[in-house]
Amino acid sequence: MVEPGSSMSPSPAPPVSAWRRALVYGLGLSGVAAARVLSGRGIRVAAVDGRPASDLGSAARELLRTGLVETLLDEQAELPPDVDAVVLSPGVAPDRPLLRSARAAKTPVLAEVELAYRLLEAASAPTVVAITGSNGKSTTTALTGALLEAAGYPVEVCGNIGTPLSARVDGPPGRVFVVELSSFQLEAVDRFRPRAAALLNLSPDHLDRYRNVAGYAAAKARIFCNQARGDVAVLNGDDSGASRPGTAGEAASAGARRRFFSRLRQVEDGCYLERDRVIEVGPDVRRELFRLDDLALDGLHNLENAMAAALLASAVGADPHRFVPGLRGFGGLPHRMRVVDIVDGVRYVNDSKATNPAASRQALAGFAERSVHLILGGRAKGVGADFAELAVMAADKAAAVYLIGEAADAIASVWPEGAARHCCGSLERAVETAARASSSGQSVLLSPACASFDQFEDFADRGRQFERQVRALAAAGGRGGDA
Ligand code: UMA
Ligand code: ADP
Repeated sequence: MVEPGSSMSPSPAPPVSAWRRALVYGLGLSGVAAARVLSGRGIRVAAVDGRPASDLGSAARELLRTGLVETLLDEQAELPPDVDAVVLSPGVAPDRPLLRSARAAKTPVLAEVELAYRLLEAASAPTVVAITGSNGKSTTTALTGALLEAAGYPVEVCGNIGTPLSARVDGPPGRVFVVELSSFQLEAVDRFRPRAAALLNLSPDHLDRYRNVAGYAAAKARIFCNQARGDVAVLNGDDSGASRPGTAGEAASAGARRRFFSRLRQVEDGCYLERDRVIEVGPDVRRELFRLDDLALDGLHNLENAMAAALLASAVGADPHRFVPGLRGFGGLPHRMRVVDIVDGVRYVNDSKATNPAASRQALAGFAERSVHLILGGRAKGVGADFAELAVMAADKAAAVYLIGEAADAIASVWPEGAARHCCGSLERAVETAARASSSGQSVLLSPACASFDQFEDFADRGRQFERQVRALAAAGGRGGDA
C-alpha cells in the first residue's frame, strides 16, 4: 500500500549518463521500452519479472536473446549490488521486497516515465503536456494530440494510453509530448515537470493498490509537484470530488497558473460553456475556443474532456482558431461507447474501457429509462459502496444486469433485491442471455465497472471478444427463435 504523497525516490538519482547498470523491474511494455533506451546509451540492463522468460512477450524475449537485457531475475532475487538505479513498471506495487531493499540501500527507484523525462531533459527543455484523472484520460490525451496536430505541432501521444514515453524519447527535436499518466506512474516521478498538466476528475479507483482514496488522490496530485512559474495546471471547476482546490488541486497552487474548465459556471481563469460556445477567459484573454457542434463526440463528459484538451493545447502556445478540424475529426477511441452493431433492433455498445463504477455511471447517463441490458463485472478495484451508487443509477436505466467475472458475487450482494440480475460467469454467456432478454429499441451495453485481468488479457481483449460475439450473433441472424 502506498502512503499519501510518498515518493519512491529516496535520494536524487545521479544523471542517467553516469549510470553503468540499471535494473528494470517488469518486462512488459514499459520495461521493454526502458531497457531499449538504456541499452541504446551503453548502460547494462538487468531485469526482474514475476514471470519466467518463456511467459514474457516476444519483444522481451528478443531483448534477452540478443543480450540487450543481460539477465532475468525472479522477484525473490536479491538486489544486485552494482545497480545505479531501478526503473519501475507501473503495474509493480512499491511494496515488493526488492524495492524495499533498493530503498534501504538508497538505490534510486524511478518510474519509467521519470527515466524518459530525464533523458528528454538532458537533450533539451522538453515540452510535455500531461493528463491524469480517474476517467477520460485516454480520450483527453488523444484529443489534445489531435488539437495540437491541427494547430501544426509535431506531436507524440504516449504514456498510459499505450506507447511508453521511453519509446518516444529518441527522435527529432521540437516535438510536443502529450502523456497520459496513471496514478501508478505518478507514484515514482520526482523531477517530471509538465509545461501543462490536467487532473480531469477524481472518483474512487485502484483501491486494491492504495490504502484509501486519499492515497490514490495524493499519487494523482504528483502530476503538479514540480510545476513552477510559467506552467499551467488545468483543473475541473465542476468536480465536487477531490480534484477541487483544497484537496488535490492544492498541489497545483505552488507556482503554476491554475486554470479551470466548467460546464456549469463562469470561471475567472480557464474556460466555460456559454450557450453553445466554449469561451476561454483569463486576465488577458477572452475568446471562443470552439462551438458545441464542432465536437464529434457525444456526452457531457466528452465536452469536459474537450475543454481540458483545448486549455492544455493553448497552454503550450497553440492557436485555438486552428483547433476545429482536430475536434471535428476526432471520433473517439475504440472500446469507449462504440456501437458495434444493431441486431434485431437491439444496439450493442462496447464500453469495455469503463473499468470503474464512475465510468459506468457516466455511460448509463446517456440512456433512456429501463432501456439497457448492462453487462457488469470482472476484477473489482473498488469497494462495495461505489457499486451501490452505480446500482441506484442502474435501477432507473437498466432493464437487467448480467454479472460476469470475479466480482459477480460482490456486486450481486450490494444490488437491490428484486432488480433483474443474472449471474452469467462468462462474457459469452452474458451476451447470449442479454440477447435473448432484450427487445427492439433497447441496448446491450458492456460497461463492466471492473478491470478485465481475471478473464481477459486487458480491456481491449475484453472489448474485442464482445465485438466478435456480437458479429457472430448478427451473422447467425440474431437471437432467432429463442426470444
Ligand atoms: N510484473 C511483475 N511484478 C508485479 C507486477 C507486474 O513482475 O508485481 C510484471 C509482469 O509479469 C509483466 C510486467 O511486469 O511482465 C507488466 O508491467 P506493467 O503491469 O507495468 O504493464 P506494462 O505492459 O508495462 O503496461 C503499462 C501499463 N500497465 C499498467 O499500469 C498495469 C499500461 O496501462 C500502459 O499502457 C503501458 O504501461 C504503457 O505506458 C494499462 C493499464 O491497465 C492500459 N493501466 C491502468 C489503468 O489505465 O487503469 C493503470
Ligand atoms: P481513462 O483513460 O481515464 O480510462 P477513457 O478516455 O479511456 O478514460 O474513457 C473510459 C470511460 O470513462 C469511457 O468509456 C466513459 O464511459 C468514461 N469517461 C470518459 N471521460 C469521462 C469523464 N470526463 N468523466 C467521467 N467519465 C468519463
